[in-house]
Amino acid sequence: MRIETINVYTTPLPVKGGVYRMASTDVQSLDSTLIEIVTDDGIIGWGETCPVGPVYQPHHALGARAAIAEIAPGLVGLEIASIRLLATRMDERLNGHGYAKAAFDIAFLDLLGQKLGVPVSTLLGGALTDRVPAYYSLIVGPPDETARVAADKVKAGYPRLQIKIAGRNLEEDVATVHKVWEAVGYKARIAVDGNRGLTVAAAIHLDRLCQTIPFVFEQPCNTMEEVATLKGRVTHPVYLDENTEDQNAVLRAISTGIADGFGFKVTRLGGLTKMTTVRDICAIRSLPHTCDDAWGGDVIAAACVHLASTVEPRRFEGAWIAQEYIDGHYDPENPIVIRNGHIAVPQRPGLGVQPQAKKLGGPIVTYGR
Ligand code: 0XW
Ligand code: MG
Repeated sequence: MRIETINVYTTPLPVKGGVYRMASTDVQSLDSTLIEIVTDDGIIGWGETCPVGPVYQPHHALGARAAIAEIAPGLVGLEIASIRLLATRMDERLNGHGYAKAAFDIAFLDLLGQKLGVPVSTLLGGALTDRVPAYYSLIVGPPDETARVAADKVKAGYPRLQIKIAGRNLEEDVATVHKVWEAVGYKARIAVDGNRGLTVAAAIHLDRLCQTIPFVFEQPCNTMEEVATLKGRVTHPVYLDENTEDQNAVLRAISTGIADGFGFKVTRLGGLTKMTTVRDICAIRSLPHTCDDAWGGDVIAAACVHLASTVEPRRFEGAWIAQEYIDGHYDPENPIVIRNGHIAVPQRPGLGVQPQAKKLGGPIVTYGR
């Protein structure tokens, strides 16, 4: 099975409801990049990468496409057999840019899974479950409204909520956390996500003012060094998200004891194959983590869910997919959907989703023939 053609597509993903609000940025529409790899035996594989705007992390849509332009011409003609060899070939053409390479890694696994007749979860080590828990992310908003949505989402079956805070006054953040806790109590596990937006001082204040509420404190401050200074000064467990920019950052956070858990993004870590390494390192230290991405449609969602199914359930913090904020699906026949706060793991070979290329318009660029 050799790569014959690589088609690159872009598609806008407008945010259902108008806006997704975080400490660092408000986004209204995301710009997703999909790659379709056509092989000489007619099997087609898909990959996707979709930064949540240019500010959330050091990734942006045009950057992904520029990186793909460097990498793709060198892949045409290569055999899809060894994922490691393909990763080496990508590294020979471009240093870094894991979030673009991730789209290829996802597509390679999709192809290999289809060729071997197994779901991607099998290639990632094997699923431990056929249904994974999702979590709901409550955007930065007024305390009462946020608490109302939180209660609704728990009723809808979500076992975990993430409350976005920061980028506004401390009083509103503290009130939001208290009101959500009053509304849902122990019915859902809670993460409070600062998205890098708090100073160390504000993080310590929020921690003290919410002392009795059992939440995990996700990425409160901008840098890993700032977060490190919270050790021993806050009582809530601290998770890292944006600071885990690559595998080495995860290793650093674990070896220095900075993080009690993680919010992992598949494309930020460089793809599903690289994610299996951090998944396994976390298992050695009993560290909980999520399997998410910053944004993206059904291809990214499928990738997250396959990986999520391979994580020990007792340490799994949930999968976040953007489906609640997106109208429609790339593959309406096999959509990735959240039901009762959980997502079924696709059982078909490969990713289990085949986007309808026609719906994406024509490719913006084609490599190969
Ligand atoms: C909730 N998410 C997974 C979606 C947005 O991209 C932000 C992110 C997070 O946890 O920071
Ligand atoms: Mg986060």
